[in-house]
Amino acid sequence: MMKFNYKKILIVAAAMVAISASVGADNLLQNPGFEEWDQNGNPIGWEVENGVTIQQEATTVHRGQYSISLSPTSNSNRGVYQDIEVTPGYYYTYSVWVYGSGTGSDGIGMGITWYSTYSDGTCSGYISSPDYPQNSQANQWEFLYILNEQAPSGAHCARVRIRGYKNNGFAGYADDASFSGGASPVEEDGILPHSDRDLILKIETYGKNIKVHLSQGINCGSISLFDITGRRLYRSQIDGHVLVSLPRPNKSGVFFVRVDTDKYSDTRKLLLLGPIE
Ligand SMILES: [Ca+2]
Repeated sequence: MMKFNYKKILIVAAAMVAISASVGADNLLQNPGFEEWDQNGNPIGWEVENGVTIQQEATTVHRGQYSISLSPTSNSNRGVYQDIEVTPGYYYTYSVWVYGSGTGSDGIGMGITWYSTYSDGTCSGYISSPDYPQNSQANQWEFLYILNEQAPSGAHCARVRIRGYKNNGFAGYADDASFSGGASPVEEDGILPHSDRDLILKIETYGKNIKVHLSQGINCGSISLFDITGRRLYRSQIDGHVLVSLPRPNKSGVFFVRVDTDKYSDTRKLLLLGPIE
Protein backbone atom coordinates (compact mmCIF):
# COMPACT_ATOMS: atom_id res chain seq x y z
CA MET A 1 0.00 0.00 0.00
CA MET A 2 1.30 3.41 -0.88
CA LYS A 3 2.00 5.35 2.26
CA PHE A 4 1.93 9.10 2.13
CA ASN A 5 4.29 10.54 4.61
CA TYR A 6 3.42 14.17 4.94
CA LYS A 7 5.38 15.77 7.68
CA LYS A 8 4.70 19.27 6.70
CA ILE A 9 2.24 20.99 8.91
CA LEU A 10 1.05 24.42 8.06
CA ILE A 11 0.02 26.56 10.92
CA VAL A 12 -2.10 29.49 10.02
CA ALA A 13 -2.66 32.18 12.53
CA ALA A 14 -6.18 33.08 11.74
CA ALA A 15 -8.18 36.11 12.41
CA MET A 16 -10.76 35.53 15.07
CA VAL A 17 -13.11 32.85 14.08
CA ALA A 18 -16.66 32.72 15.19
CA ILE A 19 -16.44 29.39 16.83
CA SER A 20 -17.75 28.52 20.18
CA ALA A 21 -19.58 25.65 21.67
CA SER A 22 -21.80 25.17 24.61
CA VAL A 23 -20.04 23.91 27.67
CA GLY A 24 -20.59 20.21 27.80
CA ALA A 25 -17.08 18.99 27.42
CA ASP A 26 -16.05 19.19 31.03
CA ASN A 27 -14.23 16.34 32.65
CA LEU A 28 -16.82 13.76 33.71
CA LEU A 29 -14.40 11.81 35.91
CA GLN A 30 -14.26 12.11 39.67
CA ASN A 31 -10.78 12.64 41.15
CA PRO A 32 -9.15 12.61 37.69
CA GLY A 33 -5.72 13.60 39.00
CA PHE A 34 -5.58 10.96 41.76
CA GLU A 35 -5.21 13.66 44.40
CA GLU A 36 -7.86 12.24 46.77
CA TRP A 37 -7.37 8.93 48.56
CA ASP A 38 -9.42 7.23 51.25
CA GLN A 39 -8.15 5.72 54.48
CA ASN A 40 -7.87 2.30 52.88
CA GLY A 41 -5.42 3.60 50.33
CA ASN A 42 -7.84 3.66 47.39
CA PRO A 43 -8.33 6.61 45.03
CA ILE A 44 -11.74 8.17 45.61
CA GLY A 45 -14.14 7.69 42.71
CA TRP A 46 -12.17 4.88 41.08
CA GLU A 47 -13.00 1.18 41.21
CA VAL A 48 -10.04 -1.12 41.69
CA GLU A 49 -10.24 -4.42 39.82
CA ASN A 50 -9.28 -7.75 41.32
CA GLY A 51 -5.80 -8.87 40.38
CA VAL A 52 -3.97 -5.59 40.72
CA THR A 53 -2.15 -3.80 43.52
CA ILE A 54 -2.50 -0.05 43.40
CA GLN A 55 -0.63 2.52 45.41
CA GLN A 56 -0.70 6.22 46.03
CA GLU A 57 2.44 7.58 44.40
CA ALA A 58 3.98 10.83 45.60
CA THR A 59 7.27 11.00 43.69
CA THR A 60 6.58 10.26 40.04
CA VAL A 61 3.59 12.49 39.39
CA HIS A 62 2.48 14.33 36.29
CA ARG A 63 0.71 17.09 38.15
CA GLY A 64 -0.36 17.83 41.69
CA GLN A 65 0.83 15.81 44.66
CA TYR A 66 -0.06 12.27 43.68
CA SER A 67 -0.48 9.78 40.88
CA ILE A 68 -1.47 6.10 40.95
CA SER A 69 0.86 3.15 40.58
CA LEU A 70 -0.46 -0.10 39.03
CA SER A 71 1.02 -3.55 39.60
CA PRO A 72 -0.99 -6.50 38.26
CA THR A 73 -0.77 -9.56 40.50
CA SER A 74 -1.62 -12.02 37.74
CA ASN A 75 -1.19 -12.41 33.99
CA SER A 76 -4.38 -10.46 33.32
CA ASN A 77 -4.58 -6.83 32.28
CA ARG A 78 -5.98 -5.19 35.38
CA GLY A 79 -6.31 -1.71 36.77
CA VAL A 80 -8.83 0.92 37.79
CA TYR A 81 -11.95 2.32 36.16
CA GLN A 82 -14.94 4.60 36.45
CA ASP A 83 -18.41 3.96 35.01
CA ILE A 84 -19.93 7.02 33.35
CA GLU A 85 -23.40 7.52 31.93
CA VAL A 86 -23.29 8.40 28.23
CA THR A 87 -25.69 9.08 25.38
CA PRO A 88 -25.75 6.77 22.35
CA GLY A 89 -24.49 8.47 19.21
CA TYR A 90 -22.71 11.24 21.09
CA TYR A 91 -18.94 11.77 20.93
CA TYR A 92 -16.48 11.34 23.80
CA THR A 93 -12.79 11.93 24.29
CA TYR A 94 -10.73 10.12 26.88
CA SER A 95 -7.11 10.93 27.78
CA VAL A 96 -4.64 9.88 30.46
CA TRP A 97 -1.00 10.63 31.19
CA VAL A 98 0.90 7.42 31.82
CA TYR A 99 4.44 6.52 32.80
CA GLY A 100 5.22 2.95 31.81
CA SER A 101 7.82 0.81 33.51
CA GLY A 102 8.33 -0.89 30.15
CA THR A 103 6.52 -1.00 26.84
CA GLY A 104 4.15 -3.45 25.17
CA SER A 105 3.26 -6.28 27.52
CA ASP A 106 5.36 -4.62 30.23
CA GLY A 107 3.58 -1.29 30.01
CA ILE A 108 0.35 0.46 30.77
CA GLY A 109 -2.70 1.37 28.72
CA MET A 110 -6.13 2.91 28.76
CA GLY A 111 -9.44 2.51 27.00
CA ILE A 112 -13.20 2.68 26.94
CA THR A 113 -15.59 -0.26 27.08
CA TRP A 114 -19.19 0.46 26.07
CA TYR A 115 -22.15 -1.08 27.88
CA SER A 116 -25.90 -0.91 27.29
CA THR A 117 -27.07 -0.06 30.79
CA TYR A 118 -26.10 2.49 33.44
CA SER A 119 -27.70 1.72 36.77
CA ASP A 120 -26.67 2.72 40.30
CA GLY A 121 -23.40 4.06 38.97
CA THR A 122 -22.44 0.79 37.28
CA CYS A 123 -22.25 -0.41 33.70
CA SER A 124 -23.76 -3.72 32.56
CA GLY A 125 -24.49 -5.35 29.22
CA TYR A 126 -21.20 -5.40 27.31
CA ILE A 127 -21.35 -3.97 23.78
CA SER A 128 -17.82 -3.29 22.51
CA SER A 129 -14.31 -1.99 23.22
CA PRO A 130 -12.47 0.33 20.85
CA ASP A 131 -8.69 0.02 20.62
CA TYR A 132 -6.80 0.38 23.85
CA PRO A 133 -3.87 2.78 23.37
CA GLN A 134 -0.77 2.05 25.42
CA ASN A 135 2.55 3.68 26.14
CA SER A 136 5.35 3.43 23.58
CA GLN A 137 8.25 4.68 25.67
CA ALA A 138 9.47 3.56 29.06
CA ASN A 139 10.14 5.70 32.10
CA GLN A 140 8.68 8.96 30.89
CA TRP A 141 5.31 10.63 30.93
CA GLU A 142 3.30 10.02 27.81
CA PHE A 143 -0.08 11.37 26.74
CA LEU A 144 -2.54 8.66 25.65
CA TYR A 145 -5.96 9.40 24.24
CA ILE A 146 -9.01 8.22 22.38
CA LEU A 147 -10.27 11.19 20.43
CA ASN A 148 -13.88 11.82 19.65
CA GLU A 149 -15.14 8.26 19.89
CA GLN A 150 -18.82 7.86 19.16
CA ALA A 151 -20.85 5.96 21.74
CA PRO A 152 -22.38 3.10 19.77
CA SER A 153 -26.08 2.57 19.27
CA GLY A 154 -27.65 1.45 22.52
CA ALA A 155 -24.65 2.43 24.68
CA HIS A 156 -25.69 4.21 27.86
CA CYS A 157 -22.58 3.52 29.94
CA ALA A 158 -18.84 3.85 29.40
CA ARG A 159 -16.33 2.00 31.53
CA VAL A 160 -13.31 4.29 31.43
CA ARG A 161 -10.24 2.26 32.26
CA ILE A 162 -6.55 2.47 33.05
CA ARG A 163 -4.81 -0.86 33.19
CA GLY A 164 -1.41 -2.46 33.55
CA TYR A 165 -0.11 -4.98 31.04
CA LYS A 166 2.86 -6.19 33.02
CA ASN A 167 2.45 -9.74 34.33
CA ASN A 168 2.88 -9.98 38.08
CA GLY A 169 4.81 -6.76 38.43
CA PHE A 170 4.94 -2.99 38.32
CA ALA A 171 3.37 -1.70 35.08
CA GLY A 172 3.60 2.05 35.62
CA TYR A 173 1.94 5.19 36.88
CA ALA A 174 -1.06 7.16 35.66
CA ASP A 175 -2.25 10.70 36.31
CA ASP A 176 -4.50 13.46 34.98
CA ALA A 177 -7.24 11.44 33.31
CA SER A 178 -10.02 13.18 31.43
CA PHE A 179 -13.24 11.83 29.95
CA SER A 180 -15.29 14.51 28.26
CA GLY A 181 -17.94 14.81 25.65
CA GLY A 182 -21.63 14.69 25.35
CA ALA A 183 -21.30 16.65 22.16
CA SER A 184 -24.04 15.74 19.78
CA PRO A 185 -23.01 14.71 16.26
CA VAL A 186 -23.74 18.23 15.11
CA GLU A 187 -23.11 20.79 17.80
CA GLU A 188 -24.25 24.25 16.90
CA ASP A 189 -22.00 27.14 17.68
CA GLY A 190 -22.54 30.43 19.30
CA ILE A 191 -20.59 33.55 18.54
CA LEU A 192 -17.29 33.94 20.30
CA PRO A 193 -17.13 36.85 22.71
CA HIS A 194 -14.66 39.65 22.10
CA SER A 195 -10.99 38.79 22.31
CA ASP A 196 -7.93 40.92 21.86
CA ARG A 197 -5.17 38.95 23.49
CA ASP A 198 -2.59 36.71 21.89
CA LEU A 199 -2.68 33.87 24.36
CA ILE A 200 -1.35 31.30 21.89
CA LEU A 201 2.29 31.79 20.93
CA LYS A 202 2.96 28.83 18.70
CA ILE A 203 1.39 25.53 17.69
CA GLU A 204 3.38 22.52 16.51
CA THR A 205 2.76 18.84 16.04
CA TYR A 206 4.83 16.21 17.76
CA GLY A 207 4.02 12.61 16.91
CA LYS A 208 0.47 11.97 17.94
CA ASN A 209 0.21 15.24 19.81
CA ILE A 210 -0.39 18.86 19.08
CA LYS A 211 1.77 21.04 21.30
CA VAL A 212 0.52 24.50 22.07
CA HIS A 213 2.90 27.10 23.48
CA LEU A 214 1.10 29.77 25.46
CA SER A 215 2.35 33.30 25.79
CA GLN A 216 1.97 33.38 29.55
CA GLY A 217 1.21 31.13 32.46
CA ILE A 218 -2.57 31.08 32.56
CA ASN A 219 -3.61 30.17 36.07
CA CYS A 220 -7.21 29.51 35.27
CA GLY A 221 -8.36 28.69 31.79
CA SER A 222 -9.09 25.97 29.32
CA ILE A 223 -7.89 24.86 25.94
CA SER A 224 -10.11 23.25 23.32
CA LEU A 225 -9.77 21.62 19.94
CA PHE A 226 -12.60 21.99 17.42
CA ASP A 227 -13.15 20.50 14.00
CA ILE A 228 -14.30 22.48 10.97
CA THR A 229 -17.95 21.99 11.88
CA GLY A 230 -17.40 23.59 15.26
CA ARG A 231 -17.71 20.36 17.17
CA ARG A 232 -15.46 20.29 20.20
CA LEU A 233 -13.17 17.28 20.09
CA TYR A 234 -11.20 17.90 23.24
CA ARG A 235 -11.02 20.20 26.20
CA SER A 236 -8.74 20.42 29.22
CA GLN A 237 -7.79 22.82 31.96
CA ILE A 238 -4.54 24.75 31.65
CA ASP A 239 -3.65 25.47 35.29
CA GLY A 240 -0.55 27.59 34.85
CA HIS A 241 1.24 25.51 32.23
CA VAL A 242 2.80 27.30 29.26
CA LEU A 243 3.11 24.16 27.13
CA VAL A 244 -0.02 22.06 26.68
CA SER A 245 -0.47 18.79 24.76
CA LEU A 246 -3.62 18.03 22.81
CA PRO A 247 -4.54 14.85 20.95
CA ARG A 248 -3.87 15.15 17.23
CA PRO A 249 -6.74 14.05 14.95
CA ASN A 250 -5.61 11.25 12.67
CA LYS A 251 -6.85 12.87 9.48
CA SER A 252 -6.31 15.86 7.26
CA GLY A 253 -8.36 18.95 7.65
CA VAL A 254 -8.88 22.30 9.25
CA PHE A 255 -9.11 22.45 13.01
CA PHE A 256 -9.22 25.21 15.59
CA VAL A 257 -7.37 25.52 18.86
CA ARG A 258 -8.96 27.89 21.34
CA VAL A 259 -7.77 29.12 24.72
CA ASP A 260 -10.31 30.63 27.09
CA THR A 261 -9.70 32.51 30.29
CA ASP A 262 -12.28 34.36 32.34
CA LYS A 263 -11.52 37.56 30.42
CA TYR A 264 -10.04 36.62 27.08
CA SER A 265 -9.97 34.00 24.42
CA ASP A 266 -7.68 33.29 21.50
CA THR A 267 -8.46 31.01 18.57
CA ARG A 268 -6.03 29.75 15.93
CA LYS A 269 -6.72 27.87 12.79
CA LEU A 270 -4.72 24.71 12.26
CA LEU A 271 -4.34 22.89 8.98
CA LEU A 272 -3.27 19.27 9.37
CA LEU A 273 -1.99 17.51 6.24
CA GLY A 274 -1.80 13.77 6.13
CA PRO A 275 -2.49 11.13 8.74
CA ILE A 276 -0.23 10.45 11.69
CA GLU A 277 2.60 8.34 10.36
CA1 LIG B 1 -2.00 14.03 40.20
